[in-house]
Amino acid sequence: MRKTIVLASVLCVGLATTAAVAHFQVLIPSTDIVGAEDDKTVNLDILFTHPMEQGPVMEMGKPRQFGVLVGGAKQDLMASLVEKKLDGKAAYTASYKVTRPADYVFYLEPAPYWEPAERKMIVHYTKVVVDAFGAEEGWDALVGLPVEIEPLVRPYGLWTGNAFRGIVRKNGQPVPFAEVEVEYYNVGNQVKPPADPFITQVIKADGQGVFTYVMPRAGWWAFAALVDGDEKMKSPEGEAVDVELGGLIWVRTVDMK
Ligand SMILES: [Cu+2]
Repeated sequence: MRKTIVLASVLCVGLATTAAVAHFQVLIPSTDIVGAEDDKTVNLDILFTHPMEQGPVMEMGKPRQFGVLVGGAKQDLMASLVEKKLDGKAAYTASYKVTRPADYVFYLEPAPYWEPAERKMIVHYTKVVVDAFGAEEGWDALVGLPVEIEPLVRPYGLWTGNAFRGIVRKNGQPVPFAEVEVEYYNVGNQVKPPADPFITQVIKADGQGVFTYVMPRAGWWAFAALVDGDEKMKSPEGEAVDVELGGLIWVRTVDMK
């Protein structure tokens, strides 16, 4: 057991020392669209990992915030978090029953994660939108996270090959030329990246903080806007270190058939 954990953390640091350093907070629901005839329960998978490589999984501390924004009101869902182990690391699941037509914006503030290879703390504020019963309203509502992507494209009901666009906001303000990392949730490692730069796509927002990316495959995609935190944080080693703040959104594409 202990051996596995040590090996996994070594692996993670190993990856981090290459150019492809891309941890992503995962927040993936069992569906992004709940129809009238569908099961009303949405199950969410919450883990911290490398989506394209499907590992290693990194330890999550207890999240600081987990909730859902519906019709302009926030609901605290911390009590619904269930911890589980994935490859020996703490991850979470949660279930939520949708009750009325609305867009449900699920959001998560994970505990700060210490990345020794980069000597910084990482906090990835993450959200995902689930549409219930054809409401199709509220998907662009902002949660008010310190770093957040405002979708300019309705973030569900997307075809493979659609473009996703969004505004990177920090404390509500657009971030010109913000860096956005994009990864595909590569279930079963079906996609074999031919070289490291294919693992994480790196794009930049324009002068208004707006970015665009065309998604070439069906499945879940993560957009991670990365900015520097204004204040330092204390690392587990007790020193004041830089903070990477991420604003993530997950969206799903489906093939035209
Ligand atoms: Cu990692």
